[in-house]
Amino acid sequence: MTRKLDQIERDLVQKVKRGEIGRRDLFRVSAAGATALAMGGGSLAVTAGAARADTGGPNYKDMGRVMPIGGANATGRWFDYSTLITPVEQFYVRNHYPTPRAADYPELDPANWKVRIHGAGVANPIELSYEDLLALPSRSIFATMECHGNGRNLFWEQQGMMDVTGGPWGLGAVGLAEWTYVPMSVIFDLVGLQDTAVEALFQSGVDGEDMRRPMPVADILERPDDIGLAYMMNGLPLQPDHGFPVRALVPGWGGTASIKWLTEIRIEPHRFWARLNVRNEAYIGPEHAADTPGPHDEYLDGVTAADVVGTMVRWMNVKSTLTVPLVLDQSPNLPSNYPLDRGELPVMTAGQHTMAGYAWAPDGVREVHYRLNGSGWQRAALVPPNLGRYTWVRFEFPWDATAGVHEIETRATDNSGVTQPATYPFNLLGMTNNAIPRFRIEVV
Ligand SMILES: Nc1nc2c(c(=O)[nH]1)N[C@H]1C(S)=C(S)[C@@H](COP(=O)(O)O)O[C@H]1N2
Ligand SMILES: [Mo]
Repeated sequence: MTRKLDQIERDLVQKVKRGEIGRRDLFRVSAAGATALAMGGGSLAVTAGAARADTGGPNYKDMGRVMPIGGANATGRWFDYSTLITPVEQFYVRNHYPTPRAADYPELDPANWKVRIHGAGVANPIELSYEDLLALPSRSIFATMECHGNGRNLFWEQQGMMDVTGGPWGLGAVGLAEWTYVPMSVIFDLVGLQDTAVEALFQSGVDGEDMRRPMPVADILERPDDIGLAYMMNGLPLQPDHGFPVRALVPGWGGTASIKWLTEIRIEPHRFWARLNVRNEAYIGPEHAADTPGPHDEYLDGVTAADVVGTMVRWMNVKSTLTVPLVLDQSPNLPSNYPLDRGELPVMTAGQHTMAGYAWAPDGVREVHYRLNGSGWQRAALVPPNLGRYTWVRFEFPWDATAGVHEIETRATDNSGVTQPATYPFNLLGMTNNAIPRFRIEVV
């Protein structure tokens, strides 16, 4: 399909302008509302009073709605999630460096911002301004964004794999947003993608020089309308923490592929080996084969062929969570305002409860099961709407809780029939653990 620049949709500029006036309030969830909804009446003691306002960090969110997790990172409070669409205020932030803002980095001001798309893999190198980009044909898509490290705590807590390294993400490094973006199909038409093109390197270089990640052109061409350059999240311009003014969007793949504060895409007839596909964001471990570099590959960020000991992580997998905090005991660090102390259990009152949760998969979720204290699996009810591919669906089930300590497990099955496993194979960097999570709850 060919789209030409003369088919531009100028009204998008107006759409963004309108969005800047007060619409943000529509996406707010009141703290009281979220707490009450989280556990069918706020009966879970841990959700009360845990939030600490902390706006002085390296990011720009109200830290009461997310949890600082070390460095410039903040995890979503998954046990407080209640909406299908994750409000931006509750959305996790995964930053290797502090959030760069236009006030300090003039190249991020929409008046100055440019993305350069060039390299030996394209016939016509181009540079697009923010206004140019907004004038191009766009799509909106509902998709989860999820960090490869989401669920890393399960390696330590459930599998005792203490050699796994990385930040203590529980199950809140994921959220669902509506993204508005210019598809790569449009970009490829503009630059004239060459048959020789092998990889596209998406680069920022604003927050840190090594913030760039390659993506095979073949993987983009499998779904060139789904991958693109995003400038809106939930109907508003991106927030600084999420890549303002423009970020890459690669639904289904781990968040790393979705480079924030994007300034450049270099398309070349060779592969790239860089920090974000070798030293970070790679599967390294006995269950994972190593990638094989080619003779004409390009090495960046001080990486050498000898560093290529694993495989670049790409797709996410099928997962689920209850809106209940995990008991964290073995994890080397806890989020700084986690509602439970080390080893502490969440507490609920005895009686009838509606237990709620989320299940997601790149393919979309077909069904969710749960079980109590190791007994038989039972089917949970999916809460409409279920938007399918790239998204999550809410689920719930009734529980007549009796006094004592209980364990609840949740198990999602995706639309291709793949179900979460009981355990997940070791990998050094703690990537993509989708083992069935075990939630322990004390009922009084
Ligand atoms: N420039 C830049 N892009 C980046 C990152 C970063 O640190 N710098 N982190 C990546 C990672 S690891 C993830 S999981 C997602 C997180 O996106 P979010 O902060 O909007 O949730 O951004 C990705 N894009
Ligand atoms: Mo990530």
